[in-house]
Amino acid sequence: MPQSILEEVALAERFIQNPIIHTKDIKPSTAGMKVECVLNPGVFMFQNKIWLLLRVAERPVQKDGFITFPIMDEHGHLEILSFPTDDPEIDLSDKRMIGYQGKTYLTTLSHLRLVCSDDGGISFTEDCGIPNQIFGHGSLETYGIEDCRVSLINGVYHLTYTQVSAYGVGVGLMRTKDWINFERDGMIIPPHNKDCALFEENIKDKYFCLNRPSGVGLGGNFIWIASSPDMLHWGDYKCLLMTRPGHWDCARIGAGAAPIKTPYGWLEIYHGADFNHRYCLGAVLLDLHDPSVVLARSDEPILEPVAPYETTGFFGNVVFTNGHIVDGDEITMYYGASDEVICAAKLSISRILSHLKVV
Ligand code: MAN
Repeated sequence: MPQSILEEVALAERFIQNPIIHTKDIKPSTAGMKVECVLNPGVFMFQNKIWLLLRVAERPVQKDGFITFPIMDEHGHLEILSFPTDDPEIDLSDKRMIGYQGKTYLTTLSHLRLVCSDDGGISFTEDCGIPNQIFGHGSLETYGIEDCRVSLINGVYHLTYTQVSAYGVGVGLMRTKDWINFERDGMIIPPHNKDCALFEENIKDKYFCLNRPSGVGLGGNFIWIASSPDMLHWGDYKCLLMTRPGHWDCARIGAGAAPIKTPYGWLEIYHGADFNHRYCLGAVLLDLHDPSVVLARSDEPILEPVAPYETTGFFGNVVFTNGHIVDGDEITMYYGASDEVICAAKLSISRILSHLKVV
């Protein structure tokens, strides 16, 4: 067994109930739609319960010879597109995307869905007594909203999520106190950017966030940090963490949930993929007073896709997290596996810290 897997077994203890949410557990949002993927949940405590804000990815049942998928218009009406799969101009090499006549589409349309738990975060229900579906709005979200991070700042839940449209992929912000009334702030970081994790505390009177622009040609898929006076206007961008040639995180990296404050620094669990689209999780420690300074980073992943539900599914060999609950030294981390199901694992902050290598 490779050393990295031995280490990983010691660091992350998967729930024996994994996967804890399957696609069949989630109702389609509209008649005629099929839930293909339930993945990458934001996580938070509300009314003394653990809640997940799932990403639900849907499309119509597929017919032989065609790839059929929904998009929305800017008023929220669904439109179904269908292309013949034998068209010489179609590119279906990545199951998540469609390339056709010079344009890119997604094979599924994602929205966000609330579920809550009555048993401390092992099983979840859609029956939580409040409307639980959040859809994209307007022209910047016509291909869906994805991978929402939930950060609690001054008693307000801040939702940073990926907005997808023909205009590109950017970061949107919504805020709520009660999960019934939402303020939509629109796009706070323009394309191409995603994986935005807000710090839950101000540092020297400024808000901070991790984010992931994508360089075209020069640069790459690196994690950046930015600060803001009001969470709407971001500046002072710095490149924080780069991909590492030859490593498990050589192709792209992106932040997970809100950084965890420890006495030694801000601990961030991030995802890293290689050129075969194998997604693992690692961790990085940032200076408490100046989070643009990296103190330590994992050499080996803290979680790798090795369980059958992590290696096989809609998009196999993927573990991806953007949500957790922290209780003392214990992290309960929720994650999407194979872009199809939701799983959870327990990790210890002190054990992650001792596995990091000083940079
Ligand atoms: C991208 C995003 C994620 C997804 C991974 C793996 O990073 O689209 O939502 O989980 O790819 O497919």
